[in-house]
Amino acid sequence: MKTLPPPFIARPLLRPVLLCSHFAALALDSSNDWAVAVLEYVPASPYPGFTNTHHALGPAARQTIGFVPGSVDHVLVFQPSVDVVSIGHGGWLSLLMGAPVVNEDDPIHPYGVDLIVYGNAFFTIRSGTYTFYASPWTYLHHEPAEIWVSADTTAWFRAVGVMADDLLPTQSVDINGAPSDYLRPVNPALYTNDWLDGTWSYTNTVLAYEGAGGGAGVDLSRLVTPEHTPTTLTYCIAVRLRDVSGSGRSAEVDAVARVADVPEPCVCSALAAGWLLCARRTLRPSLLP
Ligand SMILES: [Ca+2]
Ligand SMILES: [Ca+2]
Repeated sequence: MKTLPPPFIARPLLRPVLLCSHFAALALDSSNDWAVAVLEYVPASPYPGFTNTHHALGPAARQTIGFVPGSVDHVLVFQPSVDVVSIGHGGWLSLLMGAPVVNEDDPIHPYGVDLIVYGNAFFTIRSGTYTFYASPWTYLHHEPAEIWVSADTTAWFRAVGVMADDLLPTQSVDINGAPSDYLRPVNPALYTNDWLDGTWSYTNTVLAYEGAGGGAGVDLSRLVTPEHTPTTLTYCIAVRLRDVSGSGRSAEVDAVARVADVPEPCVCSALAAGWLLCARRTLRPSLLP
């Protein structure tokens, strides 16, 4: 019996190994935390001037048009991003993520949230009062769109209990002015908060975000089929935003992020111990006793 040459034996084993290595590399590359390609753009009367789909790719914006004419300022909960693409009433936009978005539970993904959709919803205050940081919110300007996800770009499943371009408005800096963490979700309990009860304004809103950047958080364990049957995905590679506002207004999309894994304490400890060991070995000859 003839023995197969090595390439015919190695190839079936090599391919999964290479694929695993490829996805492992993707998973570790932070540049793949965002949507990277447009699969489909079917606008329906989109807002004029906002039809460049590249505005939905890459990181969510941190700068926008300020209130002072001609100025540029941070994206704030009352000062929305203009780096967006408009879907239009009844339209949709499908995006390919830079790497698979894996379904994890808390604490690896806080609150079990696996991906975040950023739009340009924003809070408003009473017209004519320009004390933005102290005035209570009087209105949430939002244009909700359904969020659908797919593991293969063929079968799509809708996220339950959350809409894109809705709660929560994007906040690019934390309460101290440092960049907020766009890869960390806010507490989903804030989606059902009564933001217009007169007690909420800039400071306590940003404090409630706890350093996260807002947006609409999706847990891949909370999905339904097109027939409304509950289901889950272990991962997804694509996200579709479907405008169903019913108001004649158009949902806008700024970006879609995968949530960053939170290292488990034991992993942190092991990494820290490893780093200290390396440091001691490196420094011992001259600096350590
Ligand atoms: Ca999850
Ligand atoms: Ca954008």
